[in-house]
Amino acid sequence: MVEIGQLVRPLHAYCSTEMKIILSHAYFLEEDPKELQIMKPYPPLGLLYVSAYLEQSGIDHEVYDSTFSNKVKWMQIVAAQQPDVIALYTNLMTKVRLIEMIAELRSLDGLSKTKIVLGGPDVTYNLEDYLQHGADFLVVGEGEETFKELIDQLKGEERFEDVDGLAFTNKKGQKTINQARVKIKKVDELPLPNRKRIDLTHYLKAWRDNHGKSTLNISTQRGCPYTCKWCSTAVYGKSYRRRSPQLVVDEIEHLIQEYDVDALWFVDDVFTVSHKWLKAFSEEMQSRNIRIPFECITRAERMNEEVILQLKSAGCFRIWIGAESGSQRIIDLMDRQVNIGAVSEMMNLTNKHGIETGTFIMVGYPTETVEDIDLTINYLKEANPDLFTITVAYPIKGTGLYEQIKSKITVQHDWAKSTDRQIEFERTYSRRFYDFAVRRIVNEVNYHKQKIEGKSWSKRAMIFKLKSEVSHFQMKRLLG
Ligand code: B12
Ligand code: SF4
Repeated sequence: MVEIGQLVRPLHAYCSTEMKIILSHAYFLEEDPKELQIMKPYPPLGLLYVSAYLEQSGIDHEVYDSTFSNKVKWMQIVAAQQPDVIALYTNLMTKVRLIEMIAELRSLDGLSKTKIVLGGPDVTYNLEDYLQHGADFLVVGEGEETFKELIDQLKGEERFEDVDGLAFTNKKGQKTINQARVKIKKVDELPLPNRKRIDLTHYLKAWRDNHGKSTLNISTQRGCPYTCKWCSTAVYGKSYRRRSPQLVVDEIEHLIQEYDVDALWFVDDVFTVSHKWLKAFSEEMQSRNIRIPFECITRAERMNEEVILQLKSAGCFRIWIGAESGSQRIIDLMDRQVNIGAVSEMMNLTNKHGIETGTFIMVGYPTETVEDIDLTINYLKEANPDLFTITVAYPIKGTGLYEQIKSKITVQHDWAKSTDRQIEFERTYSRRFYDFAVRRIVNEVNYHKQKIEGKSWSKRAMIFKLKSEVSHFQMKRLLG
């Protein structure tokens, strides 16, 4: 029985002359109160892709999945292992924890020579800062080839300048970024994520215990051809590469056979972007008699009735259709390239075919006014998604939005101790105003849902309405 957070292979598995490499990350479920409520954890797919590529290349390594562990155990295991290389995934949320962990690692006896390598979406536009805070190497963009070549160089002549996609501090102490790595064209040739390297039972159990069905994540696509201004394209750029439907269905079959998985979540940016691919995928699923419940994300203008039926035949039970705002003016400013009418239409059509809908909303986008927020409320009432999430817009480094607000930043916190979510910039209204706006939207839309279900006078409906009005009052009060 593998203890939570343990390495799947015992410590003595390394031969003493080998280079000890550990792949890990800095996400600890127990430190994430929101996720502890939601309890829909997913394995770290990016790390597992890198691990599979290393394994295929004959490079011995371990993967230590921190999700169900804690920082103390993590430190103990790493300290005991004394790896030559520790390679960590980072995104903007785990950054602060990760920087603390790097500092602690550096203070441990026996780890002074350990090479610390970082990869993942947050490194691309924060190179200097990560190098400044203890990283030896940064893998920019897709990790498989760059990381493998870095290991080859560490084992060999140490000609790091020859590794495309790598950033590091050279022997003269200069921070260097090599030329960009060419994106992997033949994505079908990539080995499947190395899921056997981590203990998936914790994920499957967390899902079964909390939602009655186990769910795993799967990726079929790399890159997105769109250019929404707030979205980070730091890893895959503006590209579109897709695995063949046959190989995707092979992977699905494998997940069902190996893990008895009940449902899937496609992590792809725009699942229905290619209708040709989708048709072939749904036909492949049908021909093998596979139908598995899944959810995916897409865009309204890449949908129609046929697409919805194909998704349904493959098992889709929920589609997330992004709009971000109900105001066409704001949608256009975001360069979202979608018509708000089309979003409502597709949402209704999806519901009509018995598939759940979800959508994402952003408030506080530059120049957004109270009138735009009202349009968002109207849109949500009309589109009537089953689920929606709301975020107060924040500028991720490297995005168009960040460039746009850069000169309007009002409070810049210490980089190592804050995330891009905390960057404050001049907006139309105060930050507090947007907190009330979020409450207003949520409660007004929930009240509306009660209303259309004929429960306008229920206690629940009354509470929603009251909260909506109180938030509305607070918004007006803050406007003066
Ligand atoms: C699925 C997903 C989630 C899931 C994550 C579940 C999970 N454990 O997988 C959920 C919904 C929980 C989530 C949440 C968030 N997410 Co998210 N998410 C994604 C999404 C859509 C797919 C991730 C994925 O699996 N990709 C497929 C894998 C194969 O790609 P990859 O992880 O990038 O890995 C490659 C490289 O990065 C690199 N690599 C990865 N790890 C490592 C490690 C090493 C050592 C090396 C060398 C290389 C390397 O090699 C890999 C293979 O080439 C991406 C967008 C995208 N298309 O990637 C956004 C994305 C990663 N998320 C993002 C954000 C902002 C968030 C949130 C902060 C949102 C929020 N407001 O709360 C939270 C943070 C959660 C947290 N606590 O960490 C941003 C990250 C931006 C940034 N600079 O960090 C992205 C890029 C979305 C975007 N386009 O803006 N997310
Ligand atoms: S928000 Fe979606 S559609 Fe827009 S660029 Fe990002 S991944 Fe592509």
